[in-house]
Amino acid sequence: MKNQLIGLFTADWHLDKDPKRKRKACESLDQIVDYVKNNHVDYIVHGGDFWETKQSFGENSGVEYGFEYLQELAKHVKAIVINKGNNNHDYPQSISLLARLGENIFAYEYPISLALYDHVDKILGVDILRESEEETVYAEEPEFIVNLMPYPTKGMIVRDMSIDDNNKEFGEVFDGLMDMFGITNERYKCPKAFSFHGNVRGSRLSTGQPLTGQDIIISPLSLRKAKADVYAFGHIHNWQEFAPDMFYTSSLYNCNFGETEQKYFIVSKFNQTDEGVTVSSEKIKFKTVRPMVNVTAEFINGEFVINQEVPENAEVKIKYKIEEDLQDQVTTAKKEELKARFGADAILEADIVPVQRESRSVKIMEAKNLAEEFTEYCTITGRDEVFKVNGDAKTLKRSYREKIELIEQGTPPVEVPEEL
Ligand SMILES: [Mn+2]
Repeated sequence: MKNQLIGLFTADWHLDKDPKRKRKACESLDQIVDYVKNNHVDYIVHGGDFWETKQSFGENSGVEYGFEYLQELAKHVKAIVINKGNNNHDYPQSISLLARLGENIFAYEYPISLALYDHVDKILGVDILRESEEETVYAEEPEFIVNLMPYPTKGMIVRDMSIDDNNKEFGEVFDGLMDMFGITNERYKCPKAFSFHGNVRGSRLSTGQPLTGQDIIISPLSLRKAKADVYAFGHIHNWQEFAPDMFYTSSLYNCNFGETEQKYFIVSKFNQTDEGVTVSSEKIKFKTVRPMVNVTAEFINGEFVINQEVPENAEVKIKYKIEEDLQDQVTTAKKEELKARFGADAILEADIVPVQRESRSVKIMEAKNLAEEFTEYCTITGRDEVFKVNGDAKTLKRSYREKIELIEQGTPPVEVPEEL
């Protein structure tokens, strides 16, 4: 007996209404659609962070195109199984509702071991972690088992855990859960995939990826207790493998400036023989992904100077230093030169260096007009009497700046010209 089953692993789609994110996400999703149209794929497993943030229904959200792509993909595979990411991305109930989009779309927000049966007209999913053997209608071998372990929170696993309970205790409970997956998986000979959303010990973060909140870090050894054939992780956007059968799939596109990695989806071929299951996995590059690079520039002698190697296809944010009084030199034409070199979507950010004032007064920097600035200057330099000639305040005729110059030159009051 020799059977081959093909699974496609993807994660961290971060779908949202933001037009730039949407364009990038759609380009990569188009590639997955093309792939499943032109290559045999049995199942798609999504590792969580389907959404970027809580979505509202309606046109101005990620919901519409998220649903469309899911339904399109579901046409070309036997089933799609979706895991849940962090609450701040995948809002509670936002994943489970995806299951309503199609009979062959399975989506859960709790740990589950889903046995999938190919029954010609319909793919059936049975929760074998909870159903006892007697109750299981389909005692026969499933075609594929997908274990889902959503982003773990202490509350999800341990009730009434006090603030004093340490991570070790949590780790023991998590281990126990992994053992349960393992005991269940061992009853079956079919290929098994394990999807975990979270931080795995020893992983490298994506360079620009901010991780919010306190992450619970799970050891690869703990996860291995589940005895699956492939472990595909979501949460960290940087592709990496712990072993050929254990990897982060990476995200669809680069989200933040500083995130420069190539992104992938993974295609795993499970070969089932009488001796057991062997797997070979291949990572497939998303073609349109561009590194998001922070570029530092200076504006010297009327030209932008960049002493940094920037990859050809990079999406760049250029932060340039410019002295306050030289801002006029950064003309539209100069900015266009940069866009011609780095792409029309290059973002330019001026880092304005204020002209050095003589004074150390904060108030002088905040002056609303030259009169205020002048008054403050006179106050802090103790020269406010300078313009009183013979004890009488004189009408000021010259510009304030000229007067400041006179003061700076240390012109004594008696030498201040009469017209002051
Ligand atoms: Mn993510």
